[in-house]
Amino acid sequence: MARFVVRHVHPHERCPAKDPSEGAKFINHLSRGNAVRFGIQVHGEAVLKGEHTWYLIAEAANESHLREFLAPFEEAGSVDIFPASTSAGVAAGGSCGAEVPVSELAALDPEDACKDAIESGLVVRRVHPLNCETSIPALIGGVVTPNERFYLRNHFHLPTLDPETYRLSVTGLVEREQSFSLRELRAMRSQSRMITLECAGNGRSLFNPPAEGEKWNLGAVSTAEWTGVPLREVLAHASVLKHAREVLFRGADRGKVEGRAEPVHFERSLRVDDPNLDDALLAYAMNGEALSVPHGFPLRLIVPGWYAVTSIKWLTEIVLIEEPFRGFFQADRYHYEWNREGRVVSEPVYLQKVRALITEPNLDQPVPCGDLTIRGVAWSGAARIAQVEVCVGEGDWQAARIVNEPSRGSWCWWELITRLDRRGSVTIRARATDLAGDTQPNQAEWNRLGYGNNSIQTVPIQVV
Ligand SMILES: Nc1nc2c(c(=O)[nH]1)N[C@H]1C(S)=C(S)[C@@H](COP(=O)(O)O)O[C@H]1N2
Ligand SMILES: [Mo]
Repeated sequence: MARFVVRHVHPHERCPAKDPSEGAKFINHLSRGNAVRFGIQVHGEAVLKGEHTWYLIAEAANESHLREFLAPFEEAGSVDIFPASTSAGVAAGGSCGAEVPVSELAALDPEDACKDAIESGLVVRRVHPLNCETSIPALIGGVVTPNERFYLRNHFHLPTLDPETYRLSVTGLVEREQSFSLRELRAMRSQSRMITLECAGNGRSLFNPPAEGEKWNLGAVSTAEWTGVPLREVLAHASVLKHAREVLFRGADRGKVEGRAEPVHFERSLRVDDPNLDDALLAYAMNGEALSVPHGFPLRLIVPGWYAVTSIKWLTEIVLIEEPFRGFFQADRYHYEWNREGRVVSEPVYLQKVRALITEPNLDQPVPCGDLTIRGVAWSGAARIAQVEVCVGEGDWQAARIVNEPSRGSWCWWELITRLDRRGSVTIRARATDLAGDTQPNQAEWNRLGYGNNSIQTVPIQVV
């Protein structure tokens, strides 16, 4: 089906609406049922008042199909048909004239994926590849983030893998190479865990001066209950050899990246002895539903504590290796690059830094004088949250109440009830501290690629 915009103009004296039965004939002709009979899908129509000009947005197999449907309008006046595209389609293609890029893999149509994201209320940061963040008010009240509002971070086309032919291979330095079907994985003992994913670039747009990369505000973080097979169990089937040092996880998606001649897969390794792998899952379900394509259908890795870059989606291969992996997403990206005393100091990103996020009050709404409840979430990759403190205006830091039992790897909710006695503008700040003793800085240290910005959030509100 192709999209078209139609313009119809008729002379003032021949306006069909003047005759009630003529007017009705046009309305019936445009009804959904009648349009479907012509193979036309009507998306919208409107008349310019006093101009005798009518516009239609519709989809049809081709222009001549649409012209057939528009016969009554051609009798009444002129009909111009223009090939058109949705704004999502234009944004996915990169310009008004461009076609949506195609993938060499079977992949989701970027235009459709973008339309779904917008309808679900995600904030789209980039259409292709699709990158969207969760709007902060959408988090309110939920222990988990609803699947359709869970932020999305992608580097390439979103591959659509066939569940019937899908295999997960485990190869390299193992005693017995393995290849699992989805059915076999689902038949293994499963576990469910609440785990918070946060993009290492979350909060990047708040760095000053601006840092390179996707311009995330604070919504590149979400929590779900993930269900799948413990990674260690799958590795035990293969029996890892003693000299294997790293586990490499490879996603099916691939594409061109800066500075490398050949297309690369989205792939990263972790140390075999990384304690976070003891709780890692090969997940096939998210909040009780099968994973969706954008979140990695049919299988993804979920590693609690780590920034989400390690939680490889569309996972098809696990390879045990001895030498440190030097792939693009391991060696060229996801490193802090700090300028310290004229020297560049580099260190790979690792665990999610301790952080609190204020979800209420909403900064776009004025709050009345009197009692005010401040709420939010807090998390840390290193350890459970020990405390959250809130500061209103120039006041002291006050301890907030932790609402649900904190657990490592998942955010907890907190709240503080306070009083606002003066009208005007005031800022609210919240800072979290974890059981490892780490707390948030006023200003996180600037780094070239803008990772790990856990500066204390400052929310300005208007008291009325
Ligand atoms: N295969 C694959 N896995 C991936 C990515 C990707 O682009 N391809 N992006 C990573 C990054 S940087 C993040 S933050 C998370 C985002 O997961 P989500 O889109 O389900 O929120 O997936 C990670 N896993
Ligand atoms: Mo990320």
